[in-house]
Amino acid sequence: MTAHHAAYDLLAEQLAADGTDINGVKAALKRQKIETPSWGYANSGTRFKAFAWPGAAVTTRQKLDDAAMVHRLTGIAPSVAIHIPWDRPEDGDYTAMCQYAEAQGIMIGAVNPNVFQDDAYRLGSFGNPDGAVREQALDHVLECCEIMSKVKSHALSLWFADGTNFAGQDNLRIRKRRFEEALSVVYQKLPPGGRMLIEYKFFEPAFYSTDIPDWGTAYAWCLKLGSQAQVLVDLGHHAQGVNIEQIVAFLLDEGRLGGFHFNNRKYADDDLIVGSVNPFELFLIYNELVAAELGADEPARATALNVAYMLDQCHNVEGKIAPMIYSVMNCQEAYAKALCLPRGKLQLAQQTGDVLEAHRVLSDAFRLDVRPLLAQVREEMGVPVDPLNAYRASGYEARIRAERGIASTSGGFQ
Ligand code: PSV
Ligand code: MN
Repeated sequence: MTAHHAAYDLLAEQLAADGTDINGVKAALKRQKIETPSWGYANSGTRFKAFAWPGAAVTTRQKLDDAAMVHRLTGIAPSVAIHIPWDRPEDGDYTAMCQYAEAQGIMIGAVNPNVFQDDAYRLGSFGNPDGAVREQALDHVLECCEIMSKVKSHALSLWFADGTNFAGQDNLRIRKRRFEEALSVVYQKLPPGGRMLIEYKFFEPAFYSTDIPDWGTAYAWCLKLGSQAQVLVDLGHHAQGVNIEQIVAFLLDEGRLGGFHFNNRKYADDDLIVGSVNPFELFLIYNELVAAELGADEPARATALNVAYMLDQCHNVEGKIAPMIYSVMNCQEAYAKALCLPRGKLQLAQQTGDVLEAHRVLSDAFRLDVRPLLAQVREEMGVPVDPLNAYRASGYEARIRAERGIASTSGGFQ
């Protein structure tokens, strides 16, 4: 019997005593899915310097190879989000890209249009005062709707760098209308079953106003567009101190939570490893999701079960593939803690107004060491018990370093 088995047996006993259905918890953990971003495998950096990581992926094929490695080791990262044009195949053959991914054992996930890097977008894309630029942006997003079908993707993930830097620079109300007009054209062109995920961000790169600054704006537009439009919550896109789990609860209850861009930040949109700065926040977010998943309320339950969990991170100094594995593990740990929370006890404390007990039950779940449970789940799934160590021991990093060398270019920001 290895160390984790004994620890797992003890934990299982403790959870059973609390009335937790351990088999249900394990089944949920085996169903968990985290999508990794193609751009997280490539070199990226800050505006000061991008440090090239030896072996970092340059081509989309390499990014898919790396993502497949993350999936092989974790068992819960079966899809990869792509960013167009960063991932545009030279020959335009998206079907071949999709087939390549499938041959590696993974799928293409969300398609992310890029309407922020072209020179034309200096004053915005859908919000640009120039109709010709708005048309250019629209054409690109519509092309992404077509790409969705070719790569078998069900999500169009929209983020706009649009905004203004100075008061008076543009008419805020008219910018709003320009956006509404373009979004509704895109919505009509979603492939059957496709979802439009609208991401918000309160600042950067524009510093005076951002055209989709908050979840309320994204939500209002989703309501106008239709049920296939949902809000995407990027953890780095809020002002300091904002209660993200409350936003999550609201959107779940309204059936409009579409997905996440997981990452973590200390100061701004830092794009650090999810759960690295504030694991408690991540746990509280998962707590809302699990409460909805296990509850009987609709549309919250169905919405929670359909959330697209995606990472959106830049790994600038810590390697590429190992931090992605660690990020997936952090999400797994937060989900496990939320699943192990004795919800009956929490509800009782809440209903009887026992503030401290309610908080203690919640905090205790956060403090629970679920690593033996995760080791057990991984063993049962046939993946390494410690994916990070397994990656280090695999020789993959040495091989890609030798094969790929150090790339001066990157698939993302340089
Ligand atoms: C913008 O900060 C963002 O979060 C959007 O999701 C982009 O698509 C992504 O980062 C990568 O630039
Ligand atoms: Mn994002």
